[in-house]
Amino acid sequence: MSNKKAAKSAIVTIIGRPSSGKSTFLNTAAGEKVSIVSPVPQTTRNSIRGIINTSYGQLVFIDTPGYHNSEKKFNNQLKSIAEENIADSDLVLYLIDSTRIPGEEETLVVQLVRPFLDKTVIGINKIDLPESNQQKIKDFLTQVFPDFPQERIVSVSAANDTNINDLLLQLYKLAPEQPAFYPEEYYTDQEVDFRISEIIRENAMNLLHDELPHAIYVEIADMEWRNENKKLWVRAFIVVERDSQKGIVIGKSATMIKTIRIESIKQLRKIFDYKIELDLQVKVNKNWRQKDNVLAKLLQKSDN
Ligand SMILES: Nc1nc2c(ncn2[C@@H]2O[C@H](COP(=O)(O)OP(=O)(O)OP(=O)(O)O)[C@@H](O)[C@H]2O)c(=O)[nH]1
Ligand SMILES: [Mg+2]
Repeated sequence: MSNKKAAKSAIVTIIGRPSSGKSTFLNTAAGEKVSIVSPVPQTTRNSIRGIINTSYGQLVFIDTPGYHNSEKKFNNQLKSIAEENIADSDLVLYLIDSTRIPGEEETLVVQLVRPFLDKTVIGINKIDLPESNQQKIKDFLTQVFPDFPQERIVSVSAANDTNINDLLLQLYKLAPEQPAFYPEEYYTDQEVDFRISEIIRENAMNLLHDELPHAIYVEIADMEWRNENKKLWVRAFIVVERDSQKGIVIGKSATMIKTIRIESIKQLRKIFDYKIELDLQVKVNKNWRQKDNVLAKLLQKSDN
């Protein structure tokens, strides 16, 4: 962090297929837990802003849902979040998972990014893993973007913070000279209730298996300051699609819901400097992924 006024600043949309490491990158770059992460594709469901300030200026990253084709209504709405943000941003960070073979799904992202190549930096991610094949990705990039400047392709490990500064430097090089968008002490613009709901969802996603992570959303029903504003009391619901899923989230002798609650509180303690008391319950909203009003509510956080 620097006290100097930012000389350059840019809105940078992070684009990539599901699980390429967009949210992990954002957390590492910001040095804070900004966006939730899980091994399950389609973890991110909104445009999440994470802000970094250095002596070069301010970069406002917008994390987006993994870009892929699907007939499902919810997925199509998530796809449009990436499309809308990429068009409006100053710069694009395209992250590619180097442990996967670039097939049809990667080609779809290439098509999305292509009109914005002049303002794009590419990160080849997950180079810490033994199955990473950087050369394969570089060959793919030469094929799809033959004239793309090599210095704007940076191999990184978002998880291990390898070469992240090199990548940021390339973004700063492209960033326009303009005043900062946010005060320097900000690292995200998310509201407290949204962040709490996301941390609960992250823990639920990481603890539950099969289709369940996609079948849940988290609703904050009530929040109240207690103990002379030293403690925030929160009532939240993990909402599932079917009655049969309710029991799985609660678990045998309620062990699953208890674990989700305890793990969430642990993480929330690190994020906020006040105590959080969490009353966590489960309820059913039948087939919510088909309901326009529910989807609109869940996606509204991406309007900012
Ligand atoms: N080893 C390793 N794992 C990584 C790296 N970056 C991300 N991951 C892992 O990859 C998985 C997906 O990471 P996310 O950051 O959630 O990916 P994403 O692109 O935001 O995914 P969506 O939001 O679903 O589109 C998680 O299990 C991460 O821990 C990396 O550099 N190295
Ligand atoms: Mg994500």
